[in-house]
Amino acid sequence: MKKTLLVALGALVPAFALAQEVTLRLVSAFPENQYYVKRTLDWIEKVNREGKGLAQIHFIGGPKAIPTFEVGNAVKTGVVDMALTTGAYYTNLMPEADALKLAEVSATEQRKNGAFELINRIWAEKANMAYLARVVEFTPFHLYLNRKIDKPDLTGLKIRITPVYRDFFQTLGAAVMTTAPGEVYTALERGVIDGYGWPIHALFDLNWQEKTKYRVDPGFYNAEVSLVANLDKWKALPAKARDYLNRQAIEYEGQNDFWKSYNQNEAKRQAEAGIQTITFDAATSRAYVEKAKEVGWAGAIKASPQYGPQLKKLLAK
Ligand code: 173
Repeated sequence: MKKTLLVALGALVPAFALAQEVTLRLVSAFPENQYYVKRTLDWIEKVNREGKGLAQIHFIGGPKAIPTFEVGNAVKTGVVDMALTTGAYYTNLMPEADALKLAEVSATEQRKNGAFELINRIWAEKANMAYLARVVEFTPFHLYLNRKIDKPDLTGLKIRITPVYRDFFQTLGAAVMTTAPGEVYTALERGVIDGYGWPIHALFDLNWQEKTKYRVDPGFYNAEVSLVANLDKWKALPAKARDYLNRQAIEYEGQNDFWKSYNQNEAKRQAEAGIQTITFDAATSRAYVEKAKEVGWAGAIKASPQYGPQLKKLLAK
């Protein structure tokens, strides 16, 4: 009897000693071979090294673990605790998610002007999420094509999209098809699509340069990739662990200037890989970018008459 009690106590002691250390499970909506994931894994390593006894993050995997467009719901329902994803991948939960691509003020500025707070209010209400940090910005999206155009008219072209590009490309006359990043290479190879929307970077991560002839310049919008967490899990964390993870997430976000030089280099690599640029005259280019913005905000406000205008006030210039 006594011995059993001692054994039971012995088993409990280490559990007590470690009771403060929490582990969160994180999934990526982007394929594992994307640089976004490598960068995040480096960050996780640092979080885990410095957070011994306090907080740890366990990386579960990419879209093979949870499909790209289901990651948002997995966070909302607590199937996973955290995700690396973008708003366009969880518009099924809340149309507002896609508005972050329209930001013209930096993440740092968003923390100062109330946008970050507003985003968190909406994300909590609509998707049971805490919006922790934006880890990609200063990155335009582009239209990539395998057929040449001489003006912004996509009539007769089939273009791969996500919600990011839908309204804009449709306005330009395109027929559109939504796919996760993981399906683009095959779609290009089979000639199912004539082009796709994608940031200025990360073509090479997925080998799309092999199947891409042209990039249309200029780019438009501001690619957003963020860390989000299940709100119940986040709130239930010991305050020390939550503060620690918050600090680490802010530090990750603080490195976003990195993308500026990275993107320049990616454009250079594309040219070296033989991807030609399609450009328009100055007035047409200006109208193209303006159109993207106009159509983007019109869509955001239509989808969310309540929050669209508030987001515009704080995110647009
Ligand atoms: O094109 C996409 O899959 C997309 O919407 C996106 C958004 C942010 C970063 C990279 C891609």
